[in-house]
Amino acid sequence: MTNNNTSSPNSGGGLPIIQYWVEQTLSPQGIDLWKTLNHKSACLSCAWGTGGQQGGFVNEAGEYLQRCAKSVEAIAAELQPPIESNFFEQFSIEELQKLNSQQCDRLGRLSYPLLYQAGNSHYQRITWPQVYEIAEQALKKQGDRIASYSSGRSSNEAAFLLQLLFRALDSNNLADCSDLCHAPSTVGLKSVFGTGTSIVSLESLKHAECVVLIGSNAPANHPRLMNELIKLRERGGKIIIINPQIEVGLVKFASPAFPIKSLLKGGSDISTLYLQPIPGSDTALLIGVQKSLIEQNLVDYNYLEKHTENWSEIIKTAQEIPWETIIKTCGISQEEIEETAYMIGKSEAVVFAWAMGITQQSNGVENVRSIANTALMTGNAGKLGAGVMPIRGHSNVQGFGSMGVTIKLKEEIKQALSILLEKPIDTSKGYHTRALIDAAEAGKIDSLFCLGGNLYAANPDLNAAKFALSRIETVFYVATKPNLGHFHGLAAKNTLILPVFNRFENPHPTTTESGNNFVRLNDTGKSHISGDRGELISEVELITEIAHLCLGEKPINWRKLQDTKYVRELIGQTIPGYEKISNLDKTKEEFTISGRIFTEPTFPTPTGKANMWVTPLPLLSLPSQTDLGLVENSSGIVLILGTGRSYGQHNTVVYREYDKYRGMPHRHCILMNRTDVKKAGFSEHQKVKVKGNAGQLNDIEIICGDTREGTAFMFYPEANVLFHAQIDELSGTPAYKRVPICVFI
Ligand SMILES: Nc1nc2c(c(=O)[nH]1)N[C@H]1C(S)=C(S)[C@@H](COP(=O)(O)OP(=O)(O)OC[C@H]3O[C@@H](n4cnc5c(=O)[nH]c(N)nc54)[C@H](O)[C@@H]3O)O[C@H]1N2
Ligand SMILES: Nc1nc2c(c(=O)[nH]1)N[C@H]1C(S)=C(S)[C@@H](COP(=O)(O)OP(=O)(O)OC[C@H]3O[C@@H](n4cnc5c(=O)[nH]c(N)nc54)[C@H](O)[C@@H]3O)O[C@H]1N2
Ligand code: SF4
Ligand SMILES: [Mo]
Repeated sequence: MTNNNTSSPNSGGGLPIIQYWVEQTLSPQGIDLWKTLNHKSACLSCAWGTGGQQGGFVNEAGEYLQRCAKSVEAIAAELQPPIESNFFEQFSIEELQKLNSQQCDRLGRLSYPLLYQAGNSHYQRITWPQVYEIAEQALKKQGDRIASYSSGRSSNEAAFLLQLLFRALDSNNLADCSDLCHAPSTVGLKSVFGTGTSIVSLESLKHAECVVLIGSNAPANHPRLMNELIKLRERGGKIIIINPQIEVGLVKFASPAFPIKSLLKGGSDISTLYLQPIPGSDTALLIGVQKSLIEQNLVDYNYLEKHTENWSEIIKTAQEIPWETIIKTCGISQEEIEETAYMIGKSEAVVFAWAMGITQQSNGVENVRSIANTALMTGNAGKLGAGVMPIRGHSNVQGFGSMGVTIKLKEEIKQALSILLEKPIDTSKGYHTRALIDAAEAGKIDSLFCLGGNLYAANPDLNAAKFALSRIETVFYVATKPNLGHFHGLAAKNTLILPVFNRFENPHPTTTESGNNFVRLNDTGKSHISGDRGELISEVELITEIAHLCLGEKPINWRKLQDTKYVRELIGQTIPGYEKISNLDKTKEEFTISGRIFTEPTFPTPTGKANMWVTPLPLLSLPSQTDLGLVENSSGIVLILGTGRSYGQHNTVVYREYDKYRGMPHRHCILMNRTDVKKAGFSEHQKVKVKGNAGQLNDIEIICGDTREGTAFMFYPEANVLFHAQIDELSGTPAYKRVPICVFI
């Protein structure tokens, strides 16, 4: 492994991060920023989870210095001044559509409700009573013609109320950003273990001897997880990385929690072994690991016999698939696969962790199952220091799933909610995110309520997403700051932007759930946008007011639920594992959800055993230039593009243009392998065209980096204009990580 990019650093974390902290905390907003960092609420940014009742800098293990620069960045953006009250009178929708993601976010905080009526030139300010009038008309429709989309920044309380409102309106159309993200983990894990979330706690992770980290760029996206990896290496443990791209922070990471190592040694070592497979081939690689475990006699047959179903089929499949097929499919040598199997098989306790490289594939669920199979074959599920651990994205995305914001509602929750609503709940039909886009395009949706997020820019094929949204009569965007979707995702008739408080500003306490199944309590707060500076309300108030108007007071007194204590009581009564939330206001005791973490190998399946599934080998092929609509061009090259994020963006919201770790100076770059650049007759920094099956981008600068030959990397959301994605049939998640493109001049 070499780092052939001279402009990028030799470790992740480190100085750029510290520099950012200093810039932000010494800025004019610095004092407010410090105050907010110390506010007793969970970090806004990722689902690793930091902050809460023990103070802003503490994790659930009580360890200090647990906030990363991403957290500061998210807070700084929320502390921006309100957008001036005459701003939207001055700038037309045409002008607003010229803004890029960063410019949208930098406009400031949304401070009053806005309405854009089709055919007009401007968004106009409206009052809250006008909003409610439009909302009542728009949502009092046939249940299958209304829908919601949500993103995991809001609270459990808002999420619970959102799904309750839609179920009360006879709609199961609860699309959520997790459909574009970890849905394959939820579906895959449920099918194996009977539970859809991580079975490993932070405490348990601290006892691991080996971590296999697959398709995750944790140094950029879950920085505090890196502290655990550093500590693992320090106690002599091993880390196996599986990723087609060398992410520098996965090789060496300089964490502010380890200042001596960071400054004197330039960071701590992370990877013991780094495998760079062909994108989309992880199932093949993992079957290879399973085959080698069998051959090296490292399978725990006693465990399989006692604690799993169908294991002999998995063994048989791995034995039957020839090594040549495995090696050809994943592009990793037999020796490296054997070394991987040996490290896993010889470790006492192994945690398998993964993120988008695994889930955003046309076989995402199969990928998750093949990870589970590997863990089970080595007895690494249901014991301290071992297990399967999806690394979740948004700070409360997992809470949304727990609260029932899903089209696949758990039977127990369904029963409990039907008692609460005094009517049967129909979950036989419902649109997840991709199905919602298709239904909208087909004219089947009248009204869409978006609780946060950016449905337009998060989807593949931006033009198709825009068209789909334009077929919906009324779209509500509930948000804290403007984003691309507010200006491009316009409805056929009315588009509304509704400004709300964020997590640390709410006038009532709220809760959130981390990817490690830990529930944090967020104290009440104050917004800097109050009085005549703006008309923000809480998401809870907004949803309950709409519910009150549409549904009246029976069987649910919605306005009473504006005191979130009562919402927590309902959550405690209806959501399995959340019993402790009912007393949270009194006890202030944050808790791990019961029934989620497993240190004994008995699982919540009908038999108590884990179900193993045969995972078919992925059939990977590449189109030709002509398939992509180009004439065969000697200076063109077909590559597999992986789209993803830099540390300087949060999903569709860009905070900084450059990515120092990958040496990408701006957003309009393509990271390519040096050999491919040469093969195609290009040179580094040359401007090229990139074409996918849905669109083309011009003037894209080539940057040479450490990505596997035949692969390339670009930033989303910009790259979403290029392609319709393949969709994983079992979860509905788009294959954002395996996009065929042609690069040409
Ligand atoms: N700074 C920052 N933090 C974030 C976010 C953000 O946008 N910015 N977003 C949040 C959200 S919602 C999420 S879901 C997470 C996302 O966190 P991650 O999943 O870590 O992020 P990605 O950039 O999507 O991609 C992860 C890695 O997958 C690798 N990969 C691509 N294809 C393959 C493959 O076929 N196999 C394997 N094994 N690996 C592959 C890529 O090289 C990349 O390193 O981060 C959360 N945290
Ligand atoms: N090509 C490609 N596309 C992808 C991905 C990829 O890797 N590649 N990743 C996918 C993934 S993993 C995800 S999760 C999705 C993300 O999709 P989304 O979750 O839909 O998008 P975000 O950019 O996270 O949404 C940000 C917006 O949320 C709003 N917001 C922030 N805080 C709050 C709050 O407290 N309340 C409310 N109501 N609103 C708030 C702000 O207005 C902000 O602009 O994108 C997906 N799209
Ligand atoms: S790792 Fe995630 S939760 Fe922890 S401080 Fe950083 S962004 Fe926040
Ligand atoms: Mo995500």
